[in-house]
Formats: sequence, C-alpha cells, structure tokens
Amino acid sequence: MSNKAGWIEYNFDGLVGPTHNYAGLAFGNVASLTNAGSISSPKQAALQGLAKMRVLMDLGIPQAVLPPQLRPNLELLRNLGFSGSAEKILQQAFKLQPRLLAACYSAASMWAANAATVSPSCDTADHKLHITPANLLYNLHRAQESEFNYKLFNKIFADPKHFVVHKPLLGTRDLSDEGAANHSYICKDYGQSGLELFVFGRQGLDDNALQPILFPARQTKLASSSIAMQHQLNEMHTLMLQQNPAAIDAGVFHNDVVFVANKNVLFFHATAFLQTQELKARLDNLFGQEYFLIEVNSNEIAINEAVSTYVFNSQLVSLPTSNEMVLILPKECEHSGVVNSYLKNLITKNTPIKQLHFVECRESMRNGGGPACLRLRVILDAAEQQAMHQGIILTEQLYNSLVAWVNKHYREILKPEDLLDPHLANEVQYALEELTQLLKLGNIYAFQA
Ligand code: SUG
Repeated sequence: MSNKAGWIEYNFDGLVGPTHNYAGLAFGNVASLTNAGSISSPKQAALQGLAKMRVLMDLGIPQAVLPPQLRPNLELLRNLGFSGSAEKILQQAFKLQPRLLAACYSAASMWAANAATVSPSCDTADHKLHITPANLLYNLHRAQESEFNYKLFNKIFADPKHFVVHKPLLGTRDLSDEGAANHSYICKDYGQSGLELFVFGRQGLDDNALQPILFPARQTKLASSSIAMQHQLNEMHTLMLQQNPAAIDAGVFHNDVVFVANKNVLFFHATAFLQTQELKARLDNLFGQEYFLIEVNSNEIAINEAVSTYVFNSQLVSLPTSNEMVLILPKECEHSGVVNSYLKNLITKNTPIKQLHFVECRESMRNGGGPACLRLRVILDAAEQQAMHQGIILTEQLYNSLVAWVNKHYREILKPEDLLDPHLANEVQYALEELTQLLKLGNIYAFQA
C-alpha cells in the first residue's frame, strides 16, 4: 500500500475547436456517416462542451481543459508533398480529394477519451502515473492527433518525479490504439490498486479471431498488451476482453459506447463483450462481493437504442461529499421513452447511482461523440495534482474567459464549402494564440515556434 493521499478523479475535456464540421470521415461510426455533409455550428459545439464541464465543476468534481489542435493541419499537407501558400495548398488538397481537405480541418481532438490511455500511480510498479497517447492510426483525420497529444501531455505532466509520458505506439495496423475509450480503471476507491480493463476488437498480427463483418475493429490486443507492459501493470490486476463483433457491427466503434465504470460500479450493455463471465470471475476474485454490476440486456434497451441515445457513453462520476454517483447523460436519453424510464428506475435501485444529469451535446453527438467521449479521466493524488500544469484547471474565472473567447472567435455555422475559405485558417490561428495565453501553456502550436 502506498503512502499517497488525497486521491481524486479529474476529467480533462477536449475543448471543441473552431473548425468542428461534419465530414463523414469515421467509417463504422453511425452518427458520423449519417450526418456527413451537414452544416455544423462550431460556436454551439464549443459552448455545449463548456456547459458540460461547468456541470461537473458545479458538482464539485475537478475539471480541466485540453486545448484544440491547430487546424487546418498544413504541416500534414506539406508532408504529403503539397507546396506553396496556405491558400494554394488547401485548394490543391481539395482538388486531389475533398475528404483530404476535411481531414486536415478535423476538430476530432475534442474527443479526449481517445487522446491517451492513463494508468494511475497506484496501479504501476514505479508508483508514477503513466500516459500513452493513442496513435489513432485507423483514420487519417485522427492519426494526426497523436504527435500534438504527446507534446501536450509532456507539457501538462512535465515532472518526471510523478509522471511518465510514453511515445504513441508505432503506427501500424497491428498496433492500432484508440486510448481510454477502450480502457477502464475499476477499484474499490481511487488510489487503491484495482483492475485495469482493456478491451480490443481484434488481435493484431494473427487476425483469425472472430471479427466484425460490416465495420472495422479499431483496437488491437497487441496494442493494449504493449500499453499494459509499458505502464508496468501487475498482470493479476489486468484483464483483456474482446469486444463483441456484433456490437461493432451495430455501431460500437469504441467500447465506451456500451460500457462505463466508476470505482466498483460497472454499467454496460449485455452485448458488449465476448467473455462477460471472465469479467465477473475476475471481479469476484479481486473485490469479493463488493462491486455493482449493472448489465442491461437487449430486452431492456436494444443495442440500436443504446447506440442512438449513447446511454452508456455517459460520465459516471462520484460526488465529493457522499458515496453517491451521478450519471451525466446526453439529452437524447431523456427524449427516448425506453431509456428514460430505464434510468428513472435505475436510480431507485440498490446501487450508488442516485442522480441523473442530462446535458446538451448535440453538436458532438452528431459526429458520434457523447459526454464520455469528450473527456479523459485522470486519477491523481494530492502531490500529482500540484505537480501538473495548473493553467488548464477549470475555475469560474477560466470558464467565463473561455465562453467569452468562444463567442469572440467562433463561427456560428460552418458549411462544407467554408473549408475553402482562405480567412478560416487565419481566424483559427488568431483564436489559438489567445487561448494559449488563457491556459498559460506557452508556445505549443506550430505557428508559434
Ligand atoms: O473517432 N468521430 C469520432 C468520435 C469519437 C468518439 N469517441 C469515443 N467513443 N470515445 C470517431 O469516430 C467523426 C468526424 C467526422 O466525420 O467529421 C469522428 O471522427
């Protein structure tokens, strides 16, 4: 047992960037495909994200902000061989392949659950917090995120006495990694060594295991196992489970679309895993009877309803002053009769989940990102909280400054053809320059070098 103290969970939310748009780039993600080409509202998206962060802050749950990445990513296009002025490069990219232009404008880094896998220091052999930024290599528009994330996490978690930031895994399909969307830390209480659950869709290298037919399995077991090793996790406290291929084919491109856990409470759809019995056996072994398994079967909520409402992509969070937990859910759950009545009943049951908060995150939902996608959970002790960069911690004052910043810089709407507007790139740079000052991050973007 370590002598560390003052453990809490921080939620790091990705601040939605000024180029949030619907380009249909994420094959296997039903919402992204359905809304391809529609008009987005970057301003509303960012304000909705900030309002969600505020709900947590007001509940007394620590909240931090991750800045958006620089888009358009001209560096990416230059690496591909495009040359000339920014305007020319963007036009050439569009001419070659319109989706390439959309990819280099993608604001997908907002979904911070995919930014990295994080193991708290109570679970690691060297008692340091370990972070591996995800390579996200399955999709070009997401793969470009990993380099910046590596840099950013090094800046936020800079103190080597407390933190280890690993490089993203090598970018090859056998090591495809999508971060914390496929990873959970289950424990009796924060700071206690628990179970690190990794969920994969395919093996990597030997691909003869059961696989989805329609949609891709993004995470490999090889990637998850490598992360578990480099995070120095205890094998007895680590479990690898395979996602049910049928769930992937129903639109569960990340496991967090059908699974969420907090401390010793697990809330998930019965179709999530191929080996649910193995999960139960390991929980029995590690926690005895002291855990809550809320497994929802298809008669209660059909898998398609779970995917369209994102009921399991909720944030399950602990209240600071009691043992109760709160579910932060997308508004879509309130509007679904089936899901809403399931939830109303759930909070009367003998589990710690006692409150529901429905939040508006429609702009993100239309690209397949619910409340849980928008945040990266980081469990920290008191010394680690002090050691991380403080400028990104959400306070009343920072919240107000960020709302004013969004209102000043973000467009109300963005149409697909607006990505060719030469003014957009300048607007973004101007906004991000100001943001680095608000978050006291120093120079982090390419144009600031
Ligand atoms: O990778 N959507 C993201 C959504 C990520 C959700 N994250 C979690 N489940 N944790 C994705 O599929 C859509 C972008 C577009 O089509 O423009 C997109 O990338």
